Amino acid sequence: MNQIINARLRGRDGLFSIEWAGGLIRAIDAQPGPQPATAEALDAGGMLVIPPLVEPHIHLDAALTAGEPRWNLSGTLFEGIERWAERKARVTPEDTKARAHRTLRMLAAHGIQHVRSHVDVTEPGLGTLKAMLEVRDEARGLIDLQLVAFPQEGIESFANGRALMTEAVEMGVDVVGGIPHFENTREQGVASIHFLMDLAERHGRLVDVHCDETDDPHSRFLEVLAEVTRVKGMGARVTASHTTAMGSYDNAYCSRLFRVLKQAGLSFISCPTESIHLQGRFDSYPKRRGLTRVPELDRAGLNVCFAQDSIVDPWYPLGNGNLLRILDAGLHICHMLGYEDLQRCLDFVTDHSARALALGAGYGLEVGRPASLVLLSADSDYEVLRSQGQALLSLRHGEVIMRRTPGETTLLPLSTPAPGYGP
Ligand code: 17E
Ligand code: FE2
Repeated sequence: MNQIINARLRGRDGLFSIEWAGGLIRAIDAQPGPQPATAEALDAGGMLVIPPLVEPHIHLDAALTAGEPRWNLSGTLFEGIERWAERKARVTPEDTKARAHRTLRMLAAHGIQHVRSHVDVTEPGLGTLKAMLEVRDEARGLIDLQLVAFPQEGIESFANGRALMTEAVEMGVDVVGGIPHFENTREQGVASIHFLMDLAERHGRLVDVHCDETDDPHSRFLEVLAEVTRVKGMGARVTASHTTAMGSYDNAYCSRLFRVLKQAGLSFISCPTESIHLQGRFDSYPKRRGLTRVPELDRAGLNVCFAQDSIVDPWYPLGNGNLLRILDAGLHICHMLGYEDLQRCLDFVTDHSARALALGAGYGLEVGRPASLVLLSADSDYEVLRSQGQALLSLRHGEVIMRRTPGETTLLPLSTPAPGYGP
């Protein structure tokens, strides 16, 4: 098998065939019309073929631990951090690896082939990070994994926080993280940003900071991260995750903030299901949605994408690896069901995330790039979203790594013909 036929491609009319050899795409050709199925080719049947889905923000080290030893009953971020500290005290490398691999398989089953995972490095000895570095190698057949040195309990306000971050970078993480809104003081938050940006610059690493993950409108570390990014010229390498406080900033402040954000050119990741669950917890009514300003960032020309954040952990009790579910929720919560957004909604879980992860020429349906692609169950962005479409097949470097056979629904009685919409 070295070809897929009758594929629809985003942003292009008609049907296409895609051919590969040696794990790379060799040709993408417009077809004059539908081609008959053959034993040698995969038949896309007129459905959409896209580059693999990208999960840009998840915590694999905490996945599948909800309720161990106790559930997060308040539903706040801060209780989540406390519950995780209890579970972390009992974590072993074997336990971490088993849960991470199980979770990666859930992601791969939904057409995801690129993942960025935060790894808590506020752990003396860094045993969890060592385990996750092994997972990064072992999972290569299914997924490209970027690891972030994530200081869950702070850099400045955790014992030896700076040394742990530095050691994590020397051990080989891809990305430097941070959590300025959790540091004990504003000054520590600012200092943590300068520290982590210098560390990333010195070692040539990417940056992805949990930034202002709170409803507190006075949590304003994004302006600091953006300004340091601008001064260092690192915009293509820096991401701000969450930035939920932006949903509580007033418009006057945002008009100034957006000027700096555009100058910096950094990327943004919103985790809509997680944020609508964790934020708004100190409100009665009206109750805030607790998300960053996704459409406004997008309209300003900034790169924004959606992510899952958690699967069954102290912060979020649900999740199954299906990123299209997150896209659905995000578009609803962010008032992005307008016609134009519907036409291009897959950008937020594919190309935009690939840009945040700086995947470059390692990603995308183009001749010479990896023969990695996903077949979806509908023929357009809009239809994928409307029908709650699924990834039916995942091809990675020319090898099929996942196939799904969707369930079939028969509506009875069959005597009432209703042409048009499918299930
Ligand atoms: N840790 C954190 O600080 N924020 C989150 N959303 C998760 C872990 C999942
Ligand atoms: Fe997170």
